Amino acid sequence: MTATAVAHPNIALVKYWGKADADLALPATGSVSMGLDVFPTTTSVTLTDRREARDTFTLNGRVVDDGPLVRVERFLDLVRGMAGSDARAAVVSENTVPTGAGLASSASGFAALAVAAAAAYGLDLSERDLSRLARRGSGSATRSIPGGVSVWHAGDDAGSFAETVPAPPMAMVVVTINDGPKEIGSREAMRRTIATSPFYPAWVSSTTETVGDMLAACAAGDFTRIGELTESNALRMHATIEGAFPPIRYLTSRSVAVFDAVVAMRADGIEAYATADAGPNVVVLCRPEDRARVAGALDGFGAVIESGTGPAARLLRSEDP
Ligand code: 2P0
Repeated sequence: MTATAVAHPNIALVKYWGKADADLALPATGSVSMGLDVFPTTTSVTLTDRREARDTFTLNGRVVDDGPLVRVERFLDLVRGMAGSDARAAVVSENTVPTGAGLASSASGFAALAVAAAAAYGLDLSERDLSRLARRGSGSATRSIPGGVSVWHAGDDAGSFAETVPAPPMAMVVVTINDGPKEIGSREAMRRTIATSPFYPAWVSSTTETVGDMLAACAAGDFTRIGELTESNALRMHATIEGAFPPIRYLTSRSVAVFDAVVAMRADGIEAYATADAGPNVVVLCRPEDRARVAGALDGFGAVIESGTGPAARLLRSEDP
């Protein structure tokens, strides 16, 4: 049995930063994101002989035999548990995010793997249950199952899933900045933030409020409010992370220069708002009709990539040869 699925990355408008339960991958707060329509990950899962000792994982044509394989195997163990199967699998994944583009590939990666693995193991899961499953691979993958703008609910295992919410048309421009120091992975950085940043409790309470405000702004089609909340929430997340000890600083002087350029763009009448994840790259939210102008204005800061709002993860084919 082989099943193949495709999923896209997403960029949070209200960020996920911190877990309430690491084993179940439950977030401390809800979050809201926009799915991209660029950089799909396509993943095939083929069931192999149950006597095989291990699963295999091939990423962009290279056999992976270290950490990422262990993460894929743990994820497949969950799927096997749900399906009552002990069959091993060969996972083959093509990830089109350019190296160094700074878009987390774990979101599209585990969303595509969840859809393909569920189908290969014969599970017929709803979008909600696929999203809950993807969550166990990587938190942000929860939001790459539904299309468009989606909210990932905080809650218990049954209640922590993502779903599409109504929102106005929006676009993003990704500005890739390559001068960052070696990054600390978000898992470790989240743990350190929770353990040592005195700002973390305020992050949790303010973000919980911002999720509600963001959903209201999306439902009202209020792009200006969506943008203001997006930029504010990103800066609050970075302030909270910088408050950890030893400090973690993802934004570089060039990242800050892009934030400044976005403020200047607004003064010139182009409505654009900046956000940034666990790295130096900046993503700029704008109206679809402004994306080319925004991309042109930011060209000097690094490679720019434009994106519209993306589709849901989906099964491409499922065959029993
Ligand atoms: C987000 N990030 O909401 C936030 C903002 C980065 C900054 O989700 O440990 O790879 O697998 O749940 O999803 C990156 O963290 O972390 C992330 P795990 P993940 O997009």
